[in-house]
Amino acid sequence: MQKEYVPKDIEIKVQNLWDKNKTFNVTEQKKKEKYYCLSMLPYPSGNIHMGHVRNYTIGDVISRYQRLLGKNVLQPIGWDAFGLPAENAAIKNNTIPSVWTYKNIFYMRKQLKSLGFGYDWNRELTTCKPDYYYWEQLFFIKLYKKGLVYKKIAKVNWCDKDQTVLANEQVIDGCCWRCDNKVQIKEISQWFMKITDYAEELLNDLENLKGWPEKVKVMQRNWIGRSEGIEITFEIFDSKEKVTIYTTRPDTIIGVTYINLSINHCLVLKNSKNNINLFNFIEKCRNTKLAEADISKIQKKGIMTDLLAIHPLTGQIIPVWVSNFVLEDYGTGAIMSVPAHNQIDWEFATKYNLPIKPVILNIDGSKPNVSKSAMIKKGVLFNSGKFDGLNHTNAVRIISETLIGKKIGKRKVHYRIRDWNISRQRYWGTPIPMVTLEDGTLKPVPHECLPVVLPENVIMDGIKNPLKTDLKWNRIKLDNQIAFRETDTFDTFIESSWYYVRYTCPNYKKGMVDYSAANYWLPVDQYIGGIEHAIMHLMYFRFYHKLLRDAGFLNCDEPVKRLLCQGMVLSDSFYYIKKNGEREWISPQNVNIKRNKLGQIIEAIDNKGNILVYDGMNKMSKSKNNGIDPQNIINRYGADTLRLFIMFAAPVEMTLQWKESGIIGANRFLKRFWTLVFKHIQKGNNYSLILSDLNNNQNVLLKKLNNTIIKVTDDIDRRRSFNTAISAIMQLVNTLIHNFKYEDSKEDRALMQEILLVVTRLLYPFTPHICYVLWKHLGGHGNIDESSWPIPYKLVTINNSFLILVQINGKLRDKILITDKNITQEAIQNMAIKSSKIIKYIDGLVIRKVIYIPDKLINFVTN
Ligand code: ANZ
Repeated sequence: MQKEYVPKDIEIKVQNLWDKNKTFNVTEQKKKEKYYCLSMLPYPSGNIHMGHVRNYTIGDVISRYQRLLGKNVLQPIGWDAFGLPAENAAIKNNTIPSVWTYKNIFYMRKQLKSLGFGYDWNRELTTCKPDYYYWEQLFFIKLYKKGLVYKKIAKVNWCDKDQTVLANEQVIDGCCWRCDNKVQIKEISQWFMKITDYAEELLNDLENLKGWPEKVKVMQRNWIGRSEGIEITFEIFDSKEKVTIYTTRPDTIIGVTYINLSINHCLVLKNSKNNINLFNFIEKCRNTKLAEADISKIQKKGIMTDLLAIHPLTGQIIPVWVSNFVLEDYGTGAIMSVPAHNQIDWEFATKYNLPIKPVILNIDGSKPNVSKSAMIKKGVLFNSGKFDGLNHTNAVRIISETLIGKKIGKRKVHYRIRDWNISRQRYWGTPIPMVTLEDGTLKPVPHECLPVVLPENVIMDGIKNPLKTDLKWNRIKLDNQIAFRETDTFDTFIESSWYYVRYTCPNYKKGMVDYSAANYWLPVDQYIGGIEHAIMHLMYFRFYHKLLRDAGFLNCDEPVKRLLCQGMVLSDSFYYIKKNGEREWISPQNVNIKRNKLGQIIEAIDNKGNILVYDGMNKMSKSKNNGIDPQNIINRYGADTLRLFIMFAAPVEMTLQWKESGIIGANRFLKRFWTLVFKHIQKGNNYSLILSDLNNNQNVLLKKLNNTIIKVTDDIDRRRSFNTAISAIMQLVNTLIHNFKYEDSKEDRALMQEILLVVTRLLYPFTPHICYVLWKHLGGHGNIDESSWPIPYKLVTINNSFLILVQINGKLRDKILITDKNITQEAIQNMAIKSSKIIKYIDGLVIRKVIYIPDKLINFVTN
């Protein structure tokens, strides 16, 4: 065995062995318990970043742990290879999106291998390959035939810079999630998937996801947004027309002072024909498509129509308004306005001087003051005639029953979630397998013409979409007519909605899913990814699972049992202001830093001598140039060090602060462990452990080992608390290093051998390369990959035992395990004095006094 720990010498060798032996390749074995551990698949952007390293290390730790438990573990990987960055890179570098993508995949695959992740590479998927998206197109047609896919003209969020439609979820504060460009509104024909048909199930099944973070479930619940209320019909005065509104607060009905309609409401459109002001108002508002999140933020504008409505309970005549904040596609697109109790209505009524009529008392029974804002709390009714005095629940019930009895009210459940717009006006994506005939009929591409292969050899000029300009590709002959291919491509979230199923049968040719393989492996036991996917990806993914189930492919209701969302990786960021006033961000790898005693940064200068501003710890990103390249760290310290640091530096769900000192610490620990094993082997490790031969001190150590096994197991398995697991292993190793020099007996050697074999396995999920090698050096049986997870030892002599605390001058220095109930003070004293931990404190000193508390404590007082 080599004396020094040199990761370079061992890591590649071990990785090659894993590759050669196909260690992590699996097949379905009916008799073996399965475990499916999945990390979100990467986008092949060019390089692995620290976020990937964190994500994939967590997955690998769990997978390796589960393997040692004896399970049949599937850990696959693939590439989410379609998407916009490939197009942008192709334009910038004068290349082709497919070439750029495949080159990146080639490089990133190597990087993943250099981190030692135990993937079944036989199952590697690349979503931009026709053999993957073929199934997607086939399934799309199936859904189209089932009526779960449709095309409609819709107002869409349009990003002019990216030249694409964005889903509502992709619009953040009115800007594009990707490029931050202001989003505009356009009306074009779009493909939608009916996720709303599954809204109720998607909501209800959240209850069963016991292994999901509450935070994610809350976000999903809010996104689905179930609302229980009532639709109420108001008659229009002097007309046969009616208007139906949706409200969740029928208890406030007597406080209604006007009706408010969305600009696209049919009554508004009719009325605007002879009302030029109304017409102009609508035209002005048309350019905004409201996402719900915007309602409270936008400037509320409105105009009164010529219509009047009749209050259904009081008979009072109230005006009908139109405004820019009533959503046309929520509820009925019309609301009853209660400015006294709804803040948005209050702002609107105040702006346009509309009456405000309070009808709900404050909680203390006093009348609400609505001169400064609405009183939005629920309470007892007043000002409401025969409903006065009713509390909220009764008022909702009785008023609803009254309206239903008059046949002008109907209970209703609405969902906020909208159908999923899956059309993208981009080239680098799966072609939507539909055509339009000359007569305008829409038709799926016939089965025998699938897949609709995306032409890969294209010119990207950044202006024209190659699918739209390639007349050879986008026109075909069908039914003796010219048919025009759909030139939109799928939202790439479709590819990532079912990849986990295809991993179970990646080479299956007879269909999209091999039923028996898929249902052997699914559901995924553990899924790991970033919290940024809490809504979009994880919602579509659950939706697709249900679609696949209903198509007869799957027999479980949810894709994932347990979900872990890892925190972001942060690092220091620095900049200086350039002459033109812009910030120039300098990579922390090129900054010389001075710190004060507390470790705070007091001076930062870059390689060119610029004095830098310290911007604190920020998420590693290109924009702040504060990413740390994993490859650089692997080259300098090895993959095991990087993996250990990343799992040790913070609890998995918290943010992780990148610190070079932490990397050095992790590396130092592995070196010390290596040296300990080296010295142990030098001293001789050919002894076998007989538990009944162990003395008290040895039993104490064995007990510590047991506690460590129990803690590490619980931390990895139940708590997913990897940092504390590592800490427990480190403590045990420190004890071993400390004890090493005092240990010489046959039993000591045998015990050390046993413990080191255990520690090697406890560490293996985190740092598999070094453990692979040390296991061999220690003479462990077979490969560590095929060994089993340690379980606590039965302590032979422990039953009648008790611990005596040993103090020197009142300070606790050791604990010794006593197994003989009748032991004398003298015997305990002798044992204590011989203890390796005590010797160093009393060496050369005179013991002046010994204080002994039977069964508990012995204290030596020295001069
Ligand atoms: C009268 C009222 C009085 C309301 C009151 C609230 C408080 P959720 O729970 O989110 O479903 N609303 C209904 N349709 C709307 C639309 N298309 N655009 C904008 N707002 C709409 O919210 C339901 C409430 O949102 C409804 O109840 C309605 O205002 C408003 F003290 O009606 B309420």
